[in-house]
Amino acid sequence: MTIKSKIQNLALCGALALSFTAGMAAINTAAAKDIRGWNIHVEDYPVSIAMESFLADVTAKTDGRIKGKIFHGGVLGSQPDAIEQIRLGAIDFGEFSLGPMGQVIPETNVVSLPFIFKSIPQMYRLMDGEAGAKIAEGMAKKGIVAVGWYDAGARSFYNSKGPINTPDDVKGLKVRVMNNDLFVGMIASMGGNATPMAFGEVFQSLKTGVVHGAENNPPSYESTNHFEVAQYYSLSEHLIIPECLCISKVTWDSWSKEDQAIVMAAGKASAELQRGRWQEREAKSMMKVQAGGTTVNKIADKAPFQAAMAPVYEKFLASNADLTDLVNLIRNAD
Ligand code: BDP
Repeated sequence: MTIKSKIQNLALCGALALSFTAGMAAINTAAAKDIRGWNIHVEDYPVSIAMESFLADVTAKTDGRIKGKIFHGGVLGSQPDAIEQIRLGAIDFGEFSLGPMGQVIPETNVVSLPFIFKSIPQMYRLMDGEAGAKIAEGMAKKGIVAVGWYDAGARSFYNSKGPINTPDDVKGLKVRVMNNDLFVGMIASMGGNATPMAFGEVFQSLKTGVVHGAENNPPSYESTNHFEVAQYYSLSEHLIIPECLCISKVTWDSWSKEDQAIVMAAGKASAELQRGRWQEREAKSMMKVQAGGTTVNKIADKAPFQAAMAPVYEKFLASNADLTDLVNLIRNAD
């Protein structure tokens, strides 16, 4: 073989090697479809940070078999729409409040009953135990796999009219609620008018007076700038609604058992991270809203609010008798 033909042979081998590598890369890319994650919150929110950490963890531990992108700030649609999308597999994963999920998954509604949890630590214990397992079963039946319970603190009322100290102060107020009939009943039981509305529309509605108030935890009240247009925040803490890092069952079923185990473990680890970040953010948000002009008031006696919720429980249990045990499991827990 002449020197020239040797060089030609080498070049050919090199070209073949290159095209082989390119071919493999193409195959790998085709196999590992990018997954899409839905999130309603801004990028520096505790939920968003924990979701990013979850995805990075999963990508590293599956050697890139699972990779993708998270769309923050609700750009993939409102929460009620995203719940439908994830059930269909059009969105692969997302972080949801169990509040709006109740419209579709009755088990999740149990945690939207006002004052059902006594404290955040109690909520963690119950969600990490039997109650959480029962709720996850209900979700799985509707096409959603729960891989981590996130913290969303306690929700309190805020409005532009004045401090709320008794249920009577809610009378006549137009209050935005998340999309769930339970919350409409909750406001009605105090004589207020509830308006279910997407999270992204609340700021403008408060600003223009379409609603007088809403209810949320301090980080959401702050990160959405609602505090600029509704400056009375009254610590009713009437709802402690956990949130969930969720995978579409369609996507979940496309993964191997090994990858499912990696995702489950990463979900749990991300929940630990999120809970820590939540505590920090809550404190910072409270400081920021007060510096921004919000008047925060404690409510000396919450008993009248709790008493006002009796019809909400009655109505719920009348139409969901099969969930009585789950309600009691939480309600009677220490
Ligand atoms: C926030 C929840 C978010 C809800 C929002 C709302 O984290 O999932 O969409 O409240 O009120 O606290 O809609």
